[in-house]
Amino acid sequence: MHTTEDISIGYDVLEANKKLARNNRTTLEKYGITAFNIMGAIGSGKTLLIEKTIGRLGDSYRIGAIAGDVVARLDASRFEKLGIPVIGLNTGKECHLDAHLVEHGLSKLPLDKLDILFIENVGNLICPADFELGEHKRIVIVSVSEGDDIVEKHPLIFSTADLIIINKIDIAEAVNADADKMVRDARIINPRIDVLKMSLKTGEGFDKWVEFIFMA
Ligand SMILES: Nc1nc2c(ncn2[C@@H]2O[C@H](COP(=O)(O)OP(=O)(O)OP(=O)(O)O)[C@@H](O)[C@H]2O)c(=O)[nH]1
Ligand SMILES: [Mg+2]
Repeated sequence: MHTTEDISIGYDVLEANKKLARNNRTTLEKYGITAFNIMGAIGSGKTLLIEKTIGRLGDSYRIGAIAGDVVARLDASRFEKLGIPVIGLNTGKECHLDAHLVEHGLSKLPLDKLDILFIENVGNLICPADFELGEHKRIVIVSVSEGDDIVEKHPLIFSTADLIIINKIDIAEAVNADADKMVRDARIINPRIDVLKMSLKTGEGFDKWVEFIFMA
């Protein structure tokens, strides 16, 4: 059972996080870096989205990454292979990155050599919603293989997004999912923003994501 005390501790933690997030934002802006917080379900395509974006924009922009994982540095090493500066952050038991961890990541990155920073958050649709990191844009990516009710089951995180991506539409039929229903659910939760249907496998929808980056 929650007590008033629990709730006020939670509030203090979020307020302290917000302050650190504002500091991170100031640091990023000092260096002219645009930062994207990539949130989403486990296995929805966060790392592949960033890898493909590095493939598309890596010759024109200086891209860096922060990869949040509970343990190990598997995603960080995927980005490293593409020759960009990467910091892997392990959250241990925590199911989200927070502004303090990102501050640490920023202190280790060559900020004067970056134009764009991708922050891959820990895969889930609950905890990352509350924690701002200092990012300029918040992206939530889910895929049809999580079930076409995944959006309506997690309204909070979708309501905080600047862009929602419904990925893996190439396998929608095989997993019996209605991608258009997911788009409709996302638009009901967050009518102000774009919802993109995407397949990172076939490339469908990817140009619109690149346009979003240019507009950010
Ligand atoms: N068919 C299909 N597979 C995809 C697509 N996008 C990603 N995948 C596959 O889905 C799997 C997970 O992709 P990742 O990019 O590692 O997913 P992630 O969200 O980073 O996963 P975590 O970091 O573990 O939460 C990989 O096997 C990808 O190849 C897609 O559009 N279509
Ligand atoms: Mg990943």
